[in-house]
Amino acid sequence: MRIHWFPGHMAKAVRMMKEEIKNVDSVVYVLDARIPRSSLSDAFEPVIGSKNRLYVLNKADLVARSELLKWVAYYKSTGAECIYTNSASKSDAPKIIKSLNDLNAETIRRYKEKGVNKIIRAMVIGVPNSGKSTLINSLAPSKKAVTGNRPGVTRGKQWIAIGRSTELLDSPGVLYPDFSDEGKAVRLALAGSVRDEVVDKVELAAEGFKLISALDPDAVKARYGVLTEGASPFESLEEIALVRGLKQRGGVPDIERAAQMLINDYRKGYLTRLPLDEL
Ligand SMILES: Nc1nc2c(ncn2[C@@H]2O[C@H](COP(=O)(O)OP(=O)(O)OP(=O)(O)O)[C@@H](O)[C@H]2O)c(=O)[nH]1
Ligand SMILES: [Mg+2]
Repeated sequence: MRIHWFPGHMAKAVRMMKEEIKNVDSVVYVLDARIPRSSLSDAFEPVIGSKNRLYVLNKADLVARSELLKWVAYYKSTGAECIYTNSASKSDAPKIIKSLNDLNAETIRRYKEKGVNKIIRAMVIGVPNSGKSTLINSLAPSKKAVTGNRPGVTRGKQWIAIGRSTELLDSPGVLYPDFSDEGKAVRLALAGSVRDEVVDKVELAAEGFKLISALDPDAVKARYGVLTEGASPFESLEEIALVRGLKQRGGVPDIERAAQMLINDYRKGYLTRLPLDEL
């Protein structure tokens, strides 16, 4: 599955980030915990440079805890800070501030010696729809950043003050223009980081079915019942359509609706709690 999606606003966003990076102490790199590797984007590396980074595995409510712990250990082994969060709940908010302060402890201490309250500024980056704006709102006293259940919601830059010592810069989601890694494209599209309009729904559902069945066969069986073994993903989609009564006139299985259902089921967390990337 090939996807070509790099709208002008993303190129503009990268230019804005390159400009603003000079003014920040840290980068908060928001990853989607369901695709903890595929939600890394090469587009960000030239932006981040040598700034210290906090990886946040967001949407942690959709992933098994044992898996989250493995990925946290992995990212920490790269020398960065890493935590997992559910931005929909406010209870994880203090973890983020604490990690940012830990990352910048030395700077904070130096300023404090001079009697200055250092404001830690962090740029929040990540692929579209990973939850950057929601995460910022979970920290802000009132809802400040615009959010939405589709990629490409945030457009301009926006600084948001959190308490007296932290400021966060919201940024538009960015994807790397080259989707030569098709497996990565499928994972990003399943997680909702690519605009649905540029993706073939049936193809995505078929690829998703193949991927999830291989990773977590019991979860697929639990959701849709036992499907014919050895069937192609398209045949399985037809079977799912029939099992769920999704039929066109004449009893023909409605594969389009089955595809949309499977994609929605995955996004709601009904299909598997395992990440789609493996360590
Ligand atoms: N289940 C779950 N959903 C979340 C979480 N964080 C964000 N979301 C949902 O994910 C969707 C995208 O959230 P946004 O905060 O708009 O994402 P964004 O990264 O700012 O997206 P862009 O601005 O388009 O790049 C929204 O429907 C949120 O409610 C989370 O921790 N768990
Ligand atoms: Mg946003």
